[in-house]
Amino acid sequence: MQIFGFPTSPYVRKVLVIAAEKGVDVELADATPHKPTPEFLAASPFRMMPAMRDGDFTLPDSTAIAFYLDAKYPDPPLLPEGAKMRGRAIWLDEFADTILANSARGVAFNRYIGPALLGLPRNDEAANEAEAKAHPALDYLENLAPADGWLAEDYSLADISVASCLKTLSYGLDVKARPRTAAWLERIEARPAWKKVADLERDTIEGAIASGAHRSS
Ligand SMILES: N[C@@H](CCC(=O)N[C@@H](CS)C(=O)NCC(=O)O)C(=O)O
Repeated sequence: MQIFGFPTSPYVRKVLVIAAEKGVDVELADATPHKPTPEFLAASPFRMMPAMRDGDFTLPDSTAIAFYLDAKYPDPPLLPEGAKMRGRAIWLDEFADTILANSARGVAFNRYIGPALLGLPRNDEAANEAEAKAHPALDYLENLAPADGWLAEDYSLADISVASCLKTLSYGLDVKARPRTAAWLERIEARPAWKKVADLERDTIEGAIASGAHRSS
C-alpha cells in the first residue's frame, strides 16, 4: 500500500499512525505539491495529501483512508463501541482536522516548514496570527485531556487525529505547556506506532533538507 504525502502534514501523519497501529506496511510516496507525479494526481485529483493506492484502488482524504483501513484491518478498532464515546471520537477527529489543523499548519508552516523545507522566509506575522487561534483550541483540549488513559476512554481515532495535529504544531510552539495535555501526549509518544512514525518523519525531513527536493525554487 502506498501513502502519498509528506509526514509533517497532520493528515498524512494520522494515516501513517493508523496503518502502524494496525500493523499495515505502507510505502511513503512523493506528493510534492508544485511537482505532482502522475501517480499522485491519479490518487488525489485535487492535489491534497494524503492519498492512498492499494492495488488498483485509490482514495484521497485522511478520514476516508482511516475508515478504509479500519474496514480492511479491523484490529485494533478506530472507534469506541459506546454511543457517547463514539460520538466524541468523531467530533474530536473533526476538531483536529479543522479548528486545530488550521492554526497548527499556520504556525508550523510559517515558523519552520516554509523556511527549513521550502526555502521561504519565516513569516512571524502569519505565525502569530495562527498561534492566537491555536490557544483557545489548546485550552479546550486541556480541559478534555484525562488524568490517565485516552480522549474517548478507549485509545481511538480521537487521540490519533488530535495528537497528530499537535505534533505539527510542535514545529513552531511548545505543545506541552499545559500539564494534562503534556501527560496525555507523553502516553501517546510512548506507543510503538508513534515511535515508528516519528522515526520515519525525522528521516524524511533530514532527507528532504539534504536533497533540497521540496524547495519551490
Ligand atoms: N480533508 C483533507 C485535508 C488534506 C489537506 O488539506 N492537506 C494539505 C496538507 S496538510 C494539502 O495537501 N495541501 C495542499 C494544497 O492545499 O494544495 C484530509 O483530511 O486529508
